[in-house]
Amino acid sequence: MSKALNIGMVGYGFMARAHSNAWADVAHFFDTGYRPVLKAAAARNASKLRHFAGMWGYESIESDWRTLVGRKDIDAIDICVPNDLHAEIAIAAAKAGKMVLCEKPLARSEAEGVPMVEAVEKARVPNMVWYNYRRVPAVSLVKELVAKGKIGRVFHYRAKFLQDWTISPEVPQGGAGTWRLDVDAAGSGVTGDLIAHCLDTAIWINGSIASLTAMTETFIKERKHVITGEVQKVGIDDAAAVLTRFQNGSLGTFESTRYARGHKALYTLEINGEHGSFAWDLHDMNRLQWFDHKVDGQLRGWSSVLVTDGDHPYLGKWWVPGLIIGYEHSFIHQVADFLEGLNTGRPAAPTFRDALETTRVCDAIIASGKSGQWVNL
Ligand code: SOE
Repeated sequence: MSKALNIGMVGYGFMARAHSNAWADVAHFFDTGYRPVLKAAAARNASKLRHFAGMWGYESIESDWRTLVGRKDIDAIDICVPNDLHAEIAIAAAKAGKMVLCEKPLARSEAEGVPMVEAVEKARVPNMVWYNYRRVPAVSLVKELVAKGKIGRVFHYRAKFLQDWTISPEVPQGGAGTWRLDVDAAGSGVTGDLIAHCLDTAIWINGSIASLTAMTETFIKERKHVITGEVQKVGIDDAAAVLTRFQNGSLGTFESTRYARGHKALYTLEINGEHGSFAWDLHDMNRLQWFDHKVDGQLRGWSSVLVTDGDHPYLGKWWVPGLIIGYEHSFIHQVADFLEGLNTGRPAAPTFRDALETTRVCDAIIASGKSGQWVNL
């Protein structure tokens, strides 16, 4: 018999849907001994919350997250609200003895993230930050193979995350749909929202970043604020390009923008090593491009591996070889790992402490973008 794990969701937006889907689906495919129950959801907007809770089958709703956190029948709090609310909710949840799962980035800054890490560690509650792209099987496979030394010494790590949804000056800042453009709510722009994903994967696969320099730009300087109704200065970075040195001696480049016309959410990464290279692209997420320098010269070239076999990461739990999976599965895998961590006592990564490193690097990008200087980490 599996054990019920009662989930308290804070939020009802896009991410709350992705996470709810993961909680609802995981026990059908991963036998972790736990059965997540969508117990309650909390948010201020009653009609939207009711609709969300009805769609996903949450048993009850709360208009205040504090009530949710205080409920005895909730085991884990899942935070899916704008970044400025992460710290307060996470700290209160940890103090109440709940497991805490927080949507990325952990916090708007390292300074804000430190007390969050302290709170979960002091309370000794399981904790995790949702960086889902690590759990795309092709990306997890890269991690496995690099760790095994398949490409030997790594020379280059290259990642991009490109979008185009904020090009119009008519897109406002602040409010439910556009809080990512409001620096007070988000902390930063593409750096915390998109490069953070690239950094999480990069640090996981290639180790810590030692130093960096960044160029950032805010193309649209003023936008109407949804809440105040006023035209206000834009404080976020619309685009960032970053050069890094990793502690292992390899060089990194990271680029992100919301002004790459034609690109909606294109996350790509490439790693070049002594014996080979890997390349991956979110829009063809089940494939891994692989160059093996050890192959005979005349037949040497890039090959495209369809990562759907039973011995590929996570795939043994899904369909049969050749049948592809999607974006939502990366969240299901993250939940599966979290539940497995409860079983083994080896916490699923990234924990709050792991994710603090990514937030520290984000801070350095913003600082370097302003100063034009290299920053040592
Ligand atoms: C922004 O548009 C966004 O939804 C990010 O917030 C997510 O983290 C990313 O995965 C997709 O893009």
